[in-house]
Amino acid sequence: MARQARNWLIPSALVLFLCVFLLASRPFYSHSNDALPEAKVAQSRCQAPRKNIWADLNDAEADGLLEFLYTKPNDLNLTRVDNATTWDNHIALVEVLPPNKTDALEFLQSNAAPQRWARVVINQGATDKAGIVQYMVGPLPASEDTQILPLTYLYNSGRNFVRNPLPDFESIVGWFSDLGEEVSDMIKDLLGEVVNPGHIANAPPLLALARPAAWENDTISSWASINSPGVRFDAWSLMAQGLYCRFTISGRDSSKWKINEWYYNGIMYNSTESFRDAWKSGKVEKLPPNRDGSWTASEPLAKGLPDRDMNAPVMIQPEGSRYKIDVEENFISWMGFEFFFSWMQATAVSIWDVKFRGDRVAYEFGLQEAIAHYAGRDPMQVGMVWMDSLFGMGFNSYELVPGYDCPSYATYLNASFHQGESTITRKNALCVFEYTADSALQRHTTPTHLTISRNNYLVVRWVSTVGNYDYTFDYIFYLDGTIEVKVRASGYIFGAYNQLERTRTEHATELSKRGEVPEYEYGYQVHDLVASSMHDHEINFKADLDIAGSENTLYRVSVEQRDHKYSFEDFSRRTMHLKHTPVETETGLDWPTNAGEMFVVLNNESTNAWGEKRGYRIAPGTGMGAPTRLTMEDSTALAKSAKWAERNLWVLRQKDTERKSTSEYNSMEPKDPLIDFGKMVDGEDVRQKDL
Ligand SMILES: [Cu+2]
Repeated sequence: MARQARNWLIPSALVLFLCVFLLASRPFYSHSNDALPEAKVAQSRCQAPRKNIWADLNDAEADGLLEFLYTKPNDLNLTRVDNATTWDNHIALVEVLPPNKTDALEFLQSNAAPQRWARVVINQGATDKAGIVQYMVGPLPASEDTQILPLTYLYNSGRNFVRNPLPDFESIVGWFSDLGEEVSDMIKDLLGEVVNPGHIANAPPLLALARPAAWENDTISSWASINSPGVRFDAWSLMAQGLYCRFTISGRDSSKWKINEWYYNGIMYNSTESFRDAWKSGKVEKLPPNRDGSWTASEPLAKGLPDRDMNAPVMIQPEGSRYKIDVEENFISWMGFEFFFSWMQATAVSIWDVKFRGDRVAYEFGLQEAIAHYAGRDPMQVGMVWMDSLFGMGFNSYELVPGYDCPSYATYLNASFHQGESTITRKNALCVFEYTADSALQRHTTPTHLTISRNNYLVVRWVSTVGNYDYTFDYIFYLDGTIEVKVRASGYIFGAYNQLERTRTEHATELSKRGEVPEYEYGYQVHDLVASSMHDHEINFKADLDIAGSENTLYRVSVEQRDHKYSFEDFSRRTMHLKHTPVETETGLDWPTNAGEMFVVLNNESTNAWGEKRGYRIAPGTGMGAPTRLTMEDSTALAKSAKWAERNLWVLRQKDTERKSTSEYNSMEPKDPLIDFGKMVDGEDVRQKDL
């Protein structure tokens, strides 16, 4: 029973549409592995060395859990999802609660399987203070011993809930459409030309894109930008029209909700009435409409380039895959690497128990959060921050396109998620493939011979489409043991309505007073009335390295200038040397300028054949230069919800109670988040014992 198909078609003249992430539910493409001859498939299969204790609940576990929650007496006061209103308590999602590392290590050492527990998220509406509440339920499968406990131990706020005065989606859309009715004559006059210009069936005439807002005292106050859906309903994030309204939603009684102000053409109107009066008396200067057209089409336009119609070179896999997969246990092995992977609705794919040539090098690699923090000068852009795990980086991972997203010969695997009482399966949402780089991993020419090695690497990939962005995530494994995490962003930018020349003139004085040239200071014009909108992308990954065991120390190895008189010289030489400094307490680090430092995780108790301590260096990836940290500290919009974004790298002592750097619900209470990362960095010693 597909639960995504929410009803958002409201047949009134003007529909203002809130929130955006509904757009993404379009299956693209179907592709199955049964094209590959059986022998080849069998060849790429293997048996995992043990159970995947991090794997999400399978259907039987999920059904058993739902049965338990609905039938065993408990004080959750649940209403079945289909009968629930916002004034009831209903199950939002159920998911595995991965075991604590201490229990997992026990299992990895002695095969003593840890208990299976689930995370159960409840939309709690049967109370004045509605909220999203999390419980841990286990051990599973459900039995007399199974308990339902508040899931607090993972959250340093001490809470297992966030307030959620937001009523159900439909009532908000209903309210906005009524509002639309109320101002439809004005909107028709001001924006008539861009109301569903493509006459797309079922597309909303206009969108009210509201940026996430914090709530104070059970009230949400946020700005919304009135955007056109465009002619194809894909470039909506480019279709701002320069009209914004600030609304206040307090509690679930819509009679108390209101539009506070309107902002149009640089003028703030303190009520719908004052906006209407100004409009009626012809005082509202109309802005030119931002029209959609072929300029936003994402179809390749480079038709007609010579030879473009010929097929491009493609990679082939002549003898089938050289990696092995256990598709039951989500276990992969390739060229000495072995690891398990698992899916989570908020944070997509994590990999566990990563071994290289028999030795564990990492316990966990996992996406934590993806932030896009904007800046601008209109009510929408100034405070726009998206924390995408709230929408579900895993849940919004859709079908990959063979031959485009991944090579056609890749292995494509499905993902499933338990939302409400349904299991939603995303076909071909993950691909695994080996690739050969277009350059050698090693080569050397001598007068007598030449040696050269191909640079083959293994990729585990998925794509999360959250609103206007498509993030392609890769875990990449190289023959020399290197592991890389890579993220690529595509999709559509979030544009700002801007008249460049006018902006330059209007802001010339202010900017020249600051000694700056009169330029638009938040982006660049990309079309008649659209400017790009500057923003920081901060994507947080957790890396729990376990180099030859869990006792490790991070060293800063700095490359430093030095003046030194060597015994065999009679002058001081300006030269350089390495300085090794263990990081002693929990701290944040930034990538060094001029690569003047190396961050190396070492195991002081384990040395290689030449006595060197064994370790892994942590280095910026091979993307567009060194990954950035947030430009500002103490962002107004983020408050305490993402302190991790203020440094490139953090070193913390591993604790079962500090499993993640954030919660997907952090953006709902940024001033008092479920997980305050800042509090996790509390000066604990991070060196391995006896150092
Ligand atoms: Cu971006």
